Amino acid sequence: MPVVQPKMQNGTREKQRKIIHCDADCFFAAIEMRDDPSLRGRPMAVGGSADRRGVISTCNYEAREFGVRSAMASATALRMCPDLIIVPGNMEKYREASRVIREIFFDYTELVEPLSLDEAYLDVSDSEQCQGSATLIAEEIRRRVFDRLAITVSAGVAPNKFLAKIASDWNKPNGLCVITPSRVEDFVLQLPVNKIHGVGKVTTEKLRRMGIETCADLRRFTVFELCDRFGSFGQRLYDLSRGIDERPVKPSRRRKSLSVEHTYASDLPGVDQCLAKLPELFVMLKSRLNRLDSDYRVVKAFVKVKFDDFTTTTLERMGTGARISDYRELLEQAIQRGNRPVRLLGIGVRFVDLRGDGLATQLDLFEAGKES
Ligand code: TTP
Ligand code: MG
Repeated sequence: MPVVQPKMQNGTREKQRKIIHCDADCFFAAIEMRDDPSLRGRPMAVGGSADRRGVISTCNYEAREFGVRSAMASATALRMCPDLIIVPGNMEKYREASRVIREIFFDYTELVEPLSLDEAYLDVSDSEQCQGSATLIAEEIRRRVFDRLAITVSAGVAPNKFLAKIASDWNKPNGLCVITPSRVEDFVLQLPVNKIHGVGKVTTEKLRRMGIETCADLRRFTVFELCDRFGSFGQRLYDLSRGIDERPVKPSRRRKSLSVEHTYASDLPGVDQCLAKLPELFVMLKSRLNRLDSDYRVVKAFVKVKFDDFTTTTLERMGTGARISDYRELLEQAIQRGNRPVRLLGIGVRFVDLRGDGLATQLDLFEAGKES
């Protein structure tokens, strides 16, 4: 079936977008299982203790089989699953893991919209990595998160946020689901209405009474009929049941730094060989800097050198732009510190963000909540 791009008002065809939604699997629980192998393979949860009227933050998939869920009272969870191990949470650890995951996202696009500590949308429509394939990018992100943090992330790839989010849940845990433009129609037609964000128990029941169980059923109703019964949500139901969702990915966290690095296939024996690699790194850094908006101001340049014995040194300079002469001098000094063959070279910049960074510090699962 030919893919018809939606027509914009000025008559041009809108470019098909590529959106990835990433969501770590039982995030807090996965971190605790990683750090304490005795918790693996048995039902466990992160939460407050039952005798202090605690609640479950999340639980692993073994516990989910017993019906244990997030936000459930720990006492209830223990009734459902008497062997449930409940461990206290450690927000510092989760925040750190979240930061690492986001840095990985930023290697593919500036358009990253975090929804919570473990969940984000990425717009990779213009990304050049992985030959521009969103599917390959999603796979690479999943692999890199696992390599760095030993936890699994599920991902959904689709032409919009609505479908990408549903897709990331489709093959959870540790799954990938890709809804290509040509699959959108079939996918949406069979989609149960309760998979639509915002359709909870009450709306599902109301729709069921109207004979609506899937998006195919929803499509029998005009936008007027739906608005009549569901108010402004009617328009949204009308669009989503057709797989239409134009919401842009809104980056809400700003970068503090940007860097490029390379691990060389064979070690670089000395300063001269390292400096010979600098122009190539510099071009990469510049090209990524050029893609940032103008509200970023470079305040520091830094270099990173990893030697053949895996020791690492970094060196930075204040009050500079990102000039190649700065990097040359910094690299020379850094390499002399170790005075041995070099495995990896990195160069980067740190920013002040003229727009301020209020959002980033505010963004916390419990404050920001989930997207509605
Ligand atoms: P979610 O991504 O909703 O859940 P999850 O990662 O635990 O499980 P899934 O595999 O289904 O994605 O939330 C991420 C983390 O946020 C979760 O690990 C714990 C925390 N959280 C709470 O503390 N309370 C809650 O009610 C929810 C939903 C999550
Ligand atoms: Mg999750």
